[in-house]
Amino acid sequence: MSSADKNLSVFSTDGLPDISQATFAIVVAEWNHEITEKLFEGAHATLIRYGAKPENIIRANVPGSYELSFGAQVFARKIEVDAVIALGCVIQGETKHNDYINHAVAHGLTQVSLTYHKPVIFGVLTPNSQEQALDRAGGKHGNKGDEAAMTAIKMLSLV
Ligand code: DLZ
Repeated sequence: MSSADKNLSVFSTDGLPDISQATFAIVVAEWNHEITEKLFEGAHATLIRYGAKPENIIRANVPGSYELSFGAQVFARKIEVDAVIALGCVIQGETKHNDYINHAVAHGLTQVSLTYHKPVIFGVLTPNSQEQALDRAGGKHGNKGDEAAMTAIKMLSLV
């Protein structure tokens, strides 16, 4: 089993849909970019690995995780986009700022998904430290970007 497969071992990969014609948008927050780049790399590699074409994967950056909902909306409303993956990393700080961002983006992404009737995947890490973030961005707990991409692929079998 490759390390990418191990990362995805929480999922059954039976009966995955054909994604060779599907278009994905990946929206990436620039805050904590050393983490979110790794999430992007994982998500992109997983989509390719399961059959997506590179030219059908659109990437857009937004400044921070709070902006992910708007970024997701920009793509979800496009007819040619089948699924949106939102990637960010909000590290717990000394203030409650992180809670407000996390709740806002979770709520915002849900709203976009239900409004546009498309999978919009919450690929936002909410760790207590940079170390915990690295563990989940290609470290000992796998790469949550891989999982976000697999979630998008699985959700496409419903629509
Ligand atoms: C302001 C802020 C803070 C304190 N922390 C983070 C973070 O850990 N991760 C993240 O993605 N963004 C953070 N931001 C920026 C907000 O998401 C947003 O970009 C600004 O509040 C402007 O709307």
